[in-house]
Amino acid sequence: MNGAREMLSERYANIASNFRKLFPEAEYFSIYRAPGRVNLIGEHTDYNGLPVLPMAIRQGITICISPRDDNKVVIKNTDPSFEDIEFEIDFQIPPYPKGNWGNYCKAAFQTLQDYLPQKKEKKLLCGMNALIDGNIPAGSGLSSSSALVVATAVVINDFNKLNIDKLFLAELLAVGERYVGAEGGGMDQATSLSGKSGMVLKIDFFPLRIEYIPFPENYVIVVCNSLVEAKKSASASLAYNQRVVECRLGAAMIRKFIEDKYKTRCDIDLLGDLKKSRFSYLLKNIDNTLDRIFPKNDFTLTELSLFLKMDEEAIRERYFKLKSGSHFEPPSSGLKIKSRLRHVFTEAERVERSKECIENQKMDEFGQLMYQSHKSCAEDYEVSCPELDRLVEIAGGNGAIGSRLTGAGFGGCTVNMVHRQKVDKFKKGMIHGYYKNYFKKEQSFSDYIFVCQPSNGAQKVM
Ligand code: NG1
Repeated sequence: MNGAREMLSERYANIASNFRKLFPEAEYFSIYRAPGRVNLIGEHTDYNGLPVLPMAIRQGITICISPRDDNKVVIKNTDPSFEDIEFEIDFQIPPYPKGNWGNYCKAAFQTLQDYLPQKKEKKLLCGMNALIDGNIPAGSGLSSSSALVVATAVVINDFNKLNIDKLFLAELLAVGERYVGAEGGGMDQATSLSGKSGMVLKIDFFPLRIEYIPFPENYVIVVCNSLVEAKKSASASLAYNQRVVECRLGAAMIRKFIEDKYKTRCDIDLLGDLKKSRFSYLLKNIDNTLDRIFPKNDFTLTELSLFLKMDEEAIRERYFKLKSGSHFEPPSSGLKIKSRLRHVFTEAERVERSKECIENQKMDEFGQLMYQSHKSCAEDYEVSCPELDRLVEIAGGNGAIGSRLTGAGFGGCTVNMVHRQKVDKFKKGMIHGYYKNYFKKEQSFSDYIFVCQPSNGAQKVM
């Protein structure tokens, strides 16, 4: 514990000294940190208004910052592969080309600039000079991007005296991060803002609610990086948005089914709304319900139009529009709606059961739910890849009581629940079974396989 603290203070001392060199004119500065997260279970449920079970981790984004008198933002990164960014704050801040890391900072500025009129303020936010230092591997599914958005937003909130509380800020940023292009849910921002040392978070959405569950003492979470980068800015973002659109359409089809069958109006916009509605009993036997509603799995736009009794243009306008302004283009083979819904509804149920298991120390049962979740992510939601499947398989043979992909998928990391006393053996087994195939020479694997601790959320540290 003390070792970890010392390492942190060393990081803060380093970033402070680099900041002084890069911005010698700054009279004073502050340091903030926002953590990444791992999600223990509840994948692709958040944007459907269904719960998740993540925890904030020690790895995160540190930002050293000094306010400016004008509206200019200058941000540098301690990692030279991220180019310096410079922009003027305006009422509409145009994004950089797709893939530029600066868009995550711009997303925070745009979100809070948009929020000012709610406070009856017409001014522009104040500018800043900042240096960013991150230690979450990009594309690992541990939410480095949201940690960057959150770190920037927390700084803006403080320096502009906006006094936005954490839960509301998380709600604003969940939508605000869509500026970057993926139609994400709210799990990452809420976890990075509200994480607590030693605690797993059970998060419910719309409205955002957080419960804290003590992490079981005898177990640890070991993260294994598949070494496959899941870049949200590229094809994974397309695949992610496709899942979001499939779920939106699935909810519309359930609504249509209920309205036609029971001759009553029903307000189901998100899949999670079914759980809150008087038709929630339909979730009891989900396979049967899905068989009744969906005559098949894949639907082309023409078939959707027939089912929903809406013309194709209206479907495009209502369901394919993305927050970034662009439109989702469906594949000609159609959208896979039924299997996506089976994943989402069964996953939400697994989250509820997992919470009870952790509270009652039924860890073996929780581990089984993790394995089931991975299978459902791989087969029904199709967000896994051969490398993640392999990691999960090897983990099972090396003593993990549970293992699954974490985050959006398409690469990134797995989370593994391992008994504290078996961690060394587990790591050795994973290195031998997986990493040795990628790295021929002897080396340390601590960047790819590591234990993570449930940590506090974003805060000012200096
Ligand atoms: P990551 O792994 O950080 O890309 C994404 C979404 C989450 C959630 C998960 C899947 C963003 C910022 N994050 O996480 O909201 O939907 O996928 O469970 O879009």
